Amino acid sequence: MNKLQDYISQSNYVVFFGGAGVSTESGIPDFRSVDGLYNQQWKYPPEIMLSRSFFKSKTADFFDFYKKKLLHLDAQPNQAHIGLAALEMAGKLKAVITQNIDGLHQKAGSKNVLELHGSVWRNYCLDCKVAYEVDVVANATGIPICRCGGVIRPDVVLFDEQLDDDIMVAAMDHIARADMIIIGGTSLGVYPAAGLLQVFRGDRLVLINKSTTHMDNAADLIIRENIGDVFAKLSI
Ligand code: CNA
Repeated sequence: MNKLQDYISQSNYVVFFGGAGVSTESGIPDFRSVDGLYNQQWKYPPEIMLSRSFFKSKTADFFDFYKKKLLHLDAQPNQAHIGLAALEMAGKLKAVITQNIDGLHQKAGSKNVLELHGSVWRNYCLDCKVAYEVDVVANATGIPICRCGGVIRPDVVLFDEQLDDDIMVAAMDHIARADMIIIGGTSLGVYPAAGLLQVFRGDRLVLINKSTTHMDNAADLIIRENIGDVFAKLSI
């Protein structure tokens, strides 16, 4: 913790790169932990059920899984989200780059959040493109249908879909400028998101993750604790 604290005080351009593990302490399961979605019994694995082809061919099953497992509208930010918002307010943190789709960073007060995989809070009709509140999806019985008759889909990036170019470029730009990066709550197993980290040129790379990742060798500091507990101990 002392080293993390020192690193932050030595840095002027901190960037956070995170994933589903940031929100497990808010009660949202991740994919790859023992109680994560990969270890629960569904007919198909999550990367199939959350793919574009599954969405198109088995739309009702997609929404069944999506609503039960990925919509956690009452979840509240934990100490990690709150600490990151405070670091931004203090002028240290320049961007949160997240693979999460839960909107909890914004709920905690973070302003510069780059959502690589979109957000459950934004939804639109596939036909007429009109925007819908998340409640319309959450409260629909079966497939949510627009007034025009089209299917309403969440503005999240499904497996086998492209990430938004502008968000990718902005994320890369922040990572390239950063003198410190904190990577937390991510297995770093999903690409192209994880590949963005290759442009980091700073000399303080911190990993806060409960399990090992392929970037452990590159880290200057590894903390294997709940990320919320780590931020709770930090003085900002
Ligand atoms: P993942 O592959 O499930 O990995 C999560 C990682 O976080 C694992 O290495 C865990 O060991 C670690 N972890 C879990 N809890 C904690 C904790 N409290 N403190 C520290 N480490 C922890 O998830 P990734 O984000 O790497 O995979 C990317 C996918 C998951 C993205 O496409 C997301 O959209 C998707 N996802 C998002 C959410 C969400 O928005 N909250 C939930 C589930 C999945």
